Amino acid sequence: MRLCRTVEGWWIETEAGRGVRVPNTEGLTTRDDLFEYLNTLLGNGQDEPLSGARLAPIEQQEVWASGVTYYRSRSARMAESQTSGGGDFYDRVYHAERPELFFKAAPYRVVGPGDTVRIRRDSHWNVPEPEFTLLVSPSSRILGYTVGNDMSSRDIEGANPLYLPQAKSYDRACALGPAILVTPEAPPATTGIHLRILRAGELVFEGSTSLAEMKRRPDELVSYLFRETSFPAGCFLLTGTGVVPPDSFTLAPLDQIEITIDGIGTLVNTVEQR
Ligand code: DO4
Ligand code: MG
Repeated sequence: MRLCRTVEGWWIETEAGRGVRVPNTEGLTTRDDLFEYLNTLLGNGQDEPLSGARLAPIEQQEVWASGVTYYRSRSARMAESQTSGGGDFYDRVYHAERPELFFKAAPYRVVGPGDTVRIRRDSHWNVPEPEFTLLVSPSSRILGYTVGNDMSSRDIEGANPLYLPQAKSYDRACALGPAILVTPEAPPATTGIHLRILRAGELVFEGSTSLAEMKRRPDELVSYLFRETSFPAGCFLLTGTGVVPPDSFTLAPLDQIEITIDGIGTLVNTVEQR
């Protein structure tokens, strides 16, 4: 079941463009019984046309991210950090028991479907990172799954690992949506994650991976994240990218970024004009 948000509130999508309204109670997306609660509403509700512009499906959650969870990410980071020493730490974290976890965004820095994402003005090498994203409750239960874009400035990240927060966290550096797949069963390993980038209507990059390529399990990432850290509003956790455009590629203003995760949906954003 897909839960989405518009300026009019929360909806359970029944088919394209239609949904059942969900009472606008604060903390909706933190309930451990979210699936059962929505099922009851769906059984008793009447669907109607979805109204209002789409928003990111987030309330007060912090957004965190995991990194180097795919072999492709490990190799790309090692290459991009050649000038700062080659980044053997990426290889080490790929093989280590403890994953890389970093703070990505407060909710007010997150944009929704159809909105613009930004590239930093002090960076010349930027990519989107298409990531399978978990909605996690305050009690660390995985409630659902959405599509995330972990916008990244590769030149800043590659110059020095201590610059990671600047490469990753800035205004409009994170997009979530278009909906949360609320389900008690994890999507299958065959689930595909697809990235397309269009420039003036022309396809300039296309790539895919699948959950089977991810080195870590979602529950393993969540368990590390919740070690010694509480999340009173729950959190979103991006689980890392397995699709990295070639080193010759950088995003440009007005590029359209389309990220599809099978069974969840397509998140479309445009890069803001500078
Ligand atoms: O260590 C740098 C960031 C890694 C990342 O964001 C990813 O692998 O998706
Ligand atoms: Mg990432």
